[in-house]
Order: sequence, then structure tokens, then C-alpha cells
Amino acid sequence: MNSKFKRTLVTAALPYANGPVHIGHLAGCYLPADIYVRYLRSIGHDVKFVCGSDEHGVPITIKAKKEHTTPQAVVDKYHTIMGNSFKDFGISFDVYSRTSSKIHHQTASDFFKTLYDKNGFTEEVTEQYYDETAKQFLADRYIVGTCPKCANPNAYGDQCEKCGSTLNATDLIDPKSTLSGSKPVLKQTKNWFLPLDKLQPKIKAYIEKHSDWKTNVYGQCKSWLDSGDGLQPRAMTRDLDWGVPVPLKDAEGKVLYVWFDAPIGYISATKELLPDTWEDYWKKDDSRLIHFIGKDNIVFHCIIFPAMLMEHGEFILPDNVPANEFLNLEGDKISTSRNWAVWLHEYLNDFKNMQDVLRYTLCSNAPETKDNDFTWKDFQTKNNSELVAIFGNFINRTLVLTHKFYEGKVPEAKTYNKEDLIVLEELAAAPGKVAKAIEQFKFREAISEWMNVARIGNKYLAETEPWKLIKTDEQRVKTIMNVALQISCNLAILAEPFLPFTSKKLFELLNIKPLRWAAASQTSNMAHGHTINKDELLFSKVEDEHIQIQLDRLKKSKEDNLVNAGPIEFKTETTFDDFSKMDIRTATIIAAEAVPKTDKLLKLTIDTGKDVRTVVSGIAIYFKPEDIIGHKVCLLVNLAPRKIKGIESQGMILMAENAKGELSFVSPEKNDIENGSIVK
Ligand code: B3M
Ligand code: ZN
Repeated sequence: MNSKFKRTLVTAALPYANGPVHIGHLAGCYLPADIYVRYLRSIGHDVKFVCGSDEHGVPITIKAKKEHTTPQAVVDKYHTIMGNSFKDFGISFDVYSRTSSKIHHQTASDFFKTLYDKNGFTEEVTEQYYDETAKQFLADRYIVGTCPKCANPNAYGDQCEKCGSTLNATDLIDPKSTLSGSKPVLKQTKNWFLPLDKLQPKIKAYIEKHSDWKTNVYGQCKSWLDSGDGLQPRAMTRDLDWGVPVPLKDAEGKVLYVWFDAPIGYISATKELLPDTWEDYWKKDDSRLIHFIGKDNIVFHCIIFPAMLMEHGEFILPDNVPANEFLNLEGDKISTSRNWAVWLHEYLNDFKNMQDVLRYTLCSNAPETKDNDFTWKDFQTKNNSELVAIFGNFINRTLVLTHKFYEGKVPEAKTYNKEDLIVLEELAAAPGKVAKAIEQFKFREAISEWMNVARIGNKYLAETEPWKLIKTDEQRVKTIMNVALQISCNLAILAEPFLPFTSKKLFELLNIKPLRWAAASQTSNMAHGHTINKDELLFSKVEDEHIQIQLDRLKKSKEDNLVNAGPIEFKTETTFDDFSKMDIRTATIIAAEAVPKTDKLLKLTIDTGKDVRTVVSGIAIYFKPEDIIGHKVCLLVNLAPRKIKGIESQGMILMAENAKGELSFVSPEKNDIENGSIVK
């Protein structure tokens, strides 16, 4: 551990509270962060581990719309689900906070105000996209289009997930509203920008001081800084109604940009945890700030948040940002909307008390330097051939033989021979090797160094064969079993960061209180004469049928996705009475013209058989006026009239719309059916 630092604050990305946690999240940042923190605790370092739900931003409001509920209801639901499953999985946050909390609103609001008072923002009236149908500004994920940098057709208004660029919605080529599918219009509005262009030299100096960061992280930062036009000013406020209100007089209807408020969530969470001493972790030069994140969050943590902190002036800057790449599942990108994921809460339910098997699999296969794949087959192999066959087998043999030969009492090692000494030396060197790898954020290497200790133990027993030797050399067997018990104990110590449940159980079996890291360089933790507890299996085999259930579930997701190519869900049940209130008639379009100054609307003149009326319809993108004159349609005739662009619309024509937003008329099959016929 770098002794320059007296204390460390570790953060893990605040997950959006719009869905449960899956293995991609775990492998991306929560598991490595937890391993790191548990290790620091074990060496006695002063560390705090903070996280919480990210409850603002467009992903939440989109989810609320989709589920016909409020953003608050969405975040309440997922905050609880996520918090519980992290806890059950052994992610040992000191606090799991949330950004809709009062303390966070206050902290984020004050932070903004401080920057504002220091002239840290530029105030700009710019043209932002606006959805005329939904009557709202389109920020961030409300808008998709083609990325100007890599041509990905599904880039969001704030970021392209393909090339990682941060974008402004107005950069997108061919933008489309995700609310209505329509082409948005530009409308003027005032927002506050962080002048990243002006801050670029400072940010560059900061990044270049950290060339020791993981290559994937440092490389990404450098490429933004060095790319053609460098950093661009970025709006830190949005015209939305869900978020932390902008604390200024002339900012009604505006909230802080979610990526402005979310990282401040780390500060609020620390305040919540340590109301009196939180500043020690954020403001003292001998404190170290480390952000564990996934690769899609690099720019926000390495450039934007540090820029905010620099401008604020009172805070230390992140010392490291160990970001992982992505974890795929069975060869395919993990996707919430396609239900292509292993959900943590489902795993915990299907594999009771097997948290550590997933922790082991995810850690030994973590996407540390490149994207990686999780497969159920590999999960099974890691369990059966490593946890059961190497580690579990070694521990079990040791415990069983100790009971068999010595009624559970640790025998004394009087003299060591050469092979014992080699093993003991390797054992004493192990904590240093594991620690070094953890401190360098090389968790795969760290866990494999740990498993090596079990390998050494297994090999030792296999070569010394105490079960045979007991007949001829009782004294020698005492030494061997003593060594095996020391190995077992040190395995329990070193396992704690990775496999906390197993570590705890193993200490219980050994009948000793959990020991800290430093004890693992000793080879005498198990005192002779001490009685261990009855042996129990630490791991059992995962059978093919367990794996098959999971594979079948994924197969079903794939099939479901093929059937409903679109995410259109059915509405809730209604009654016949409600339906029969609608008066729908057959009718004919007799005239059509575009509504001036709009690109979506047509003014239609319609013959209902009883009267001729005007209907304004948002179909202009798909239909030209001249093509639809004479067309038979179904018309909702008793819809209350409403004014659209100053024209009174008297009814609504029925259209079919697919998931892509394409429209088709719903017309009577017989073209000569009389106008005014009832549709029922
Ligand atoms: N909620 C994005 C994510 O969940 C975002 C992270 C915030 S960290 C301050 O990937
Ligand atoms: Zn791109």
C-alpha cells in the first residue's frame, strides 16, 4: 500500500434505478470494488466504500412511461431490489444511498451554486431539440440518431455507446425522438455549460499525471484530449422535470444534468455515512479517492467529474479510476430490453448459498483488459473442477483426516523436512503475491494466486499421502497434518476479499475467529491442541440439469425476442362498456394538405356519410397528401374536438403503428362499404 495515503474512499458506479442488477454490472465494477475494499479492511487500512442508486436521468423517466407509473415509484422499487441483492451477494458497501434523497438534493444543489458563484459556468441560449407531440425538450436518451464520429445509428443524445464519445444531442445525424419517433424541432432555451474547452489544459495535465492508470482508461482519456477539436463545452442543466432543480431564479422547469448530479452522489453518500467526518475523505491531501466503474462511464469520471471538482476547489481529485470492459453472456451482448442477462436476484434464488461460486467465476473471468464472455458451462467447470476439485477437496481431506486421526485436535509439528519447508515458504509468500495483484487492480491474477495456494496444498497431500503413512510413521503424519491445517487457515484469510461467505464458513469449521491479512504470512496460526469443528463440504457439484435450466431460460428469451421484435406491450384490461363509448365509423378522405410550418401534420377533409369534417393527423412523414385522397379509413367520430396548430380537429383516424413507428391505415376490407358504417 502506498503509504502517502492515510485513508481511502472507494466508490462503485451508482447504478440507474431502472432495472435489477445483472452479472455485467457485478463483473464491471461492484465485485472488483468489493474485493479491493475487503482487502484494504483486512490489512487494517482506513477505507470507506460508498454507493447508491442513481435515480435521476432519462432512463428512469423512460421506464416510468413504459410502466405507466411515476419516476418516484420506479426508483423506489429498484432501489430496494438492487440494495437487497447487492447485500445478499456480499457487496459490502458501508452505505448504499440514493440520489433522490434530501441530503443529495442539497449537496448537488450547493455544488452547482458554488460553481455558479465562481463563474464556473457559461450561460448560453442555444437551440435544443423539442418534441412537438410530446411537448417536451429532448435531452440525452430521449433522442437517438447517428453518431457523427463512428456512424453508429443508435447513438444517444449524450453518448454513443459504440465508440464511447460524449455527444450533444445536436451533434446527432438524423435525430429522432424516442418518445414519439418523430423528427424533433429546434427550440431556444437557456442552459448552463461547463466550459470544458477552456479547462482542457488543466484536465490534460491532471490526466497526464496518471499515466499509471489502466491502459484502457488512460488510452480513452488521451484520445479525447488529443482528438481534433478537443473537449467541448457541455450543458450541465436540462429542460426536464425529473431531477435536482437548478437552484437559480430564472431556471424554472430545469434540472441538473444527471451526470452532473450523479457523481456528487458519492459525496452525499459519504455525508450520509459520516455526518461529522466525511470531509476527511474528500478534502484531505492524504486521502485517496478511487472510482470503480464500467468502461462506458470513463469520460464522466476521468474528465467531467474531475473538472467539476477542480472548479469547485475544495475537493481532492480521483487518484485512480479502474474501469473494466464489458462482460458478454453466451457470446451475446447483455441486454435488459432483450432479457439477455443473468439477473442477480434470480441467481440468488436459483443457487441458494452459492454466492461465492458466482463471485469466483466472475472474478477469474473478469473483463479487465478486454470484453469477456460468461457461459454457464464455464460456471459449472469453475465450480466443479476448481472450487470443488481443488480447494474444496483439499479442505475436506484436511478436516476429515484431522478428525479421523486426532479427534479434531491440531497435531504438533515437531520437525519439518525439506518438502514441508518448501510448502511453508510458498505459503508465507502467498499474501504478498495476492496483495500485489489486488493493489494493481489485477483481480484475475489475484484470485488465481489464491487458488494456487489450494493447489499447493492439494499437491502436498497427494505427494505425502498421510492416509497411507499413518500406518508406518505417525510422527511424520502429525507434521503433515499440521502443515495442511496452517494452509487451510491461511486460505481462509486470503479468501475473504474474493469469497467472503466461504472464508467465514471455513473459519467456523476451523473453530477460530477470522484473522486479518497480516496473519497469512505466519505459518502457525493453528495452535496445536486446538479443536476444530465437525467437517462440512464447502462446495458441491453443479449438475448438468442445473445448468440446463439456465440455458433453457436464455433460449426462451431468444425465442421471445424473435416473436415480438418490438417492445410493444399490451395495455391493461378494459371493459366492453368502455370500448362501446367509442363511436368509430367508416369514412373517406376527400381532401388533404400539409399544415404549414410542421413536418408531421396533415389537414384532412373527411366525409363521414353524415357530415364533412376536418381532422388534423400526424401522418405526414409517411403519407403524401396527393396519395391518400379517396382513401377509405376508420374514424373515431365522437372524440372531443381539439385545436392543433390553430385548426380544430374533429375526430381521429385509426392507424396501425409498428415498433419502428411506421404507420399504416386501418381501412375497411370492402372499399365500397357506405361511409358512416359502425366499426365495432
Ligand atoms: N448511472 C450509469 C450506469 O449505471 C450511471 C453511473 C453513475 S456513476 C456516478 O452505468
Ligand atoms: Zn460513436
